[in-house]
Amino acid sequence: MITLLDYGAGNVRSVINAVEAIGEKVNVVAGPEDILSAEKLIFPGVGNFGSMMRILHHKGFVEPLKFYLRSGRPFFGICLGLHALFDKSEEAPEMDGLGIIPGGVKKFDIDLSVPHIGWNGLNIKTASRIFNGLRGDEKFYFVHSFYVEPENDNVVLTTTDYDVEFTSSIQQENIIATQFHPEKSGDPGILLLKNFIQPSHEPTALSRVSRNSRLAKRIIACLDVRSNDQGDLVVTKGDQYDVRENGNVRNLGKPVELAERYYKEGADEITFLNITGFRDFPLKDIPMLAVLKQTSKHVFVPLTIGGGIRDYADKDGKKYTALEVAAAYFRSGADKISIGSDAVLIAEEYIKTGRMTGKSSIEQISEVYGAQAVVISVDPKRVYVSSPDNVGHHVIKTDIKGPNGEEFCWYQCTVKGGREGRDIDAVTLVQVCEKLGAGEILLNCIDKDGTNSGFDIELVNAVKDAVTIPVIASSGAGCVEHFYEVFTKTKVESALAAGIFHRKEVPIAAVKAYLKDKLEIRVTQ
Ligand code: 1PR
Repeated sequence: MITLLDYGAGNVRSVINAVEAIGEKVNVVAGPEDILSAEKLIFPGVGNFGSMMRILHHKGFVEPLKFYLRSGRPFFGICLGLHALFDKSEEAPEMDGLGIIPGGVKKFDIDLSVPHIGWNGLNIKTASRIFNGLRGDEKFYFVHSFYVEPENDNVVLTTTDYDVEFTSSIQQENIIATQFHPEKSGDPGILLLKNFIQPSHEPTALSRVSRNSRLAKRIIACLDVRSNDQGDLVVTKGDQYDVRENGNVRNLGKPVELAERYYKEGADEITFLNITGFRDFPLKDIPMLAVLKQTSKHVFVPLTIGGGIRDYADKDGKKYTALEVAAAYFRSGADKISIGSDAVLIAEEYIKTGRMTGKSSIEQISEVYGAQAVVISVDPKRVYVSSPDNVGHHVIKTDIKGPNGEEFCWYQCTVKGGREGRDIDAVTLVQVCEKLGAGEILLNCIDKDGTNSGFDIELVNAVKDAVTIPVIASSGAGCVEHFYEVFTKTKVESALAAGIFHRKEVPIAAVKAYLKDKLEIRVTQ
């Protein structure tokens, strides 16, 4: 029996699903006694070091945890479950860690985007049976802004390179802990968890040991989801956000089935966008919760969910906070949430007052679940102007001339699925959202959506140059070359597509095969 320490972190359901996929039963800790009596303990953590340690103290878990860790029984920590083992963290200097492994937790201070989000490799420093059956060059999924610095190198199991070489997993006798998320790292991740749970005797040699690892460019499959006129939840796809064909909502398949197909085809992440999320369902009836629960049972790569994340009141006047909506999505298997319309309204308010209230959905969710869990979905469209003067927005000089030969344009943000244009531009929006605690930008483009004419490179560069957090290029992919173009003409970390995957015009495997020898890519087949 595996005992799982759930202190309220986001990714507990994903770990339970992974352990059950290995055929093991999971007992979730209800009280300190469950820690003391555990045979094998897994401690998954996502979010903020400070709020984690406060909750552990509040629940009376700190002393039983220390007792368990010193008892010699098997322990597996994930992400914050690794950080908790150390003395201190720069993320919350006022809080002590468990102090089991001497050393601290540092914030990345590098020229690359932070958080470090995506698939990166492991430089294996010490042989360990948890790697049995792996080749050694597999990639694992990371999502973090802080990393551990052990005082003694002898506990370092692996390192990973991301502008600096940092410790990505440790082992000290019965204690193993990883910075990356095995529960979200596909088959190699499941195998690593299996090796911890069902240990074989001796470590086996690895055929391909990496000396320095590299972060892979991410290929993301996006499922725009809404109910059709018959009330069925379908994957649809718009042409410049218009999802109707002959008056009917385009139906391109069932959300869970398509997500499982893309997982098998090698998608690095899967994003669900509930495109009518601005309609006010009672929280428990939000249709996407069931889709997430079913999908996360069989899909072991990161899941992002967007649509309708904001404070709202349902038709009976019952109020819900954005944090409650996000918590329901995390508890259903989401790793990241994406905020669209509400982010535009928050940024407008911030520009008006210049004050960070701490009350916005971005600040609230980022505080509890960590910046890396908050994605901002931007829905901009081009507005051409004859000159950059007196526009009051971030204007670019464009090679794609306007209808009257204009050489300048700005990108107007919209809300409610492109239905309403707002007086704010995309560059200003992303800068404000990063300041408020967002960890990643999903940069769509209404002009390019569904056109198969390639990504809007000028928009992508304008936004990527304006923020230090990772950016996902989205909208317009029509062929494998479009992915190569966006990854070579811009510095984005990820590229997302929908229509070409749904209509089986370009399989994910074809995109990866084309990029394989040109760029760092996670190869699964
Ligand atoms: O505003 O917080 O409730 O979130 C609503 C979410 O739903 C937003 O993230 C918004 O982007 C999305 N959305 C709303 N309406 C539509 C629509 O299509 N009518 N879809 C919509 C957005 C954009 C991409 C699409 C890419 C790739 N679709 O997600 O997948 O453009 O498409 P392609 O590869 O076929 O070109 P809130």
